[in-house]
Amino acid sequence: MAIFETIVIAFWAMLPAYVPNNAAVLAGGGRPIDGGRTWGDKRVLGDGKTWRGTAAGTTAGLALAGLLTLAANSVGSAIGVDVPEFTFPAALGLAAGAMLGDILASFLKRRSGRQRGAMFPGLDQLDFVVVSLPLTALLATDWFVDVFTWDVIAVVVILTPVLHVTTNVIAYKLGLKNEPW
Ligand code: CTP
Ligand code: K
Ligand code: MG
Repeated sequence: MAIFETIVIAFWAMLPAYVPNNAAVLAGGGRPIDGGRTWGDKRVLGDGKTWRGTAAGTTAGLALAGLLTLAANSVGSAIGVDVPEFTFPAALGLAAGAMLGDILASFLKRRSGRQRGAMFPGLDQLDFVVVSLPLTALLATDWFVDVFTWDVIAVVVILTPVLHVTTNVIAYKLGLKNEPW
């Protein structure tokens, strides 16, 4: 596969996993998932992981997967790249997996003594990849094997931190996010 094609497919296939975190930032608030509970002297997840943010993020990812599926044929022929359609299990694995990865990362941050909003380089940028890809492979194995070839996975691992840093700096400058990570 040509490198341009690989990058386009990696970006396209990951969009339903990229959007949930940003949607959660916009929609977040209300009751925290851990209900304020602590484990030892630390919160389990913290106030930054809310039911509303998680539901909105997952919904946004699913909705985007639906839109991309509708657009796949026309976008594909316009740019000459065979971009994939999403099955429901694939969309769910990507969107819910991204939210779950972010939640697990917060769990690890609290366990390691980091306050809400603290930076955890590496984990902050790749948490959602680490969970969304295996979950998608589990829920939509045939689709996953088809779309996420090794070269696509390699591009995802390189592209994701770059996009993550960029969008978070923009969200921070726009005043949507408290920290630029
Ligand atoms: N958010 C949410 N629910 C989620 C994820 C995010 O409501 N499942 C919202 C919260 O308002 C959160 C903001 O999006 O503060 C930014 O997300 P993130 O950076 O992941 O959370 P932090 O507040 O930095 O908390 P943590 O240290 O636990 O990552
Ligand atoms: K995060
Ligand atoms: Mg944060």
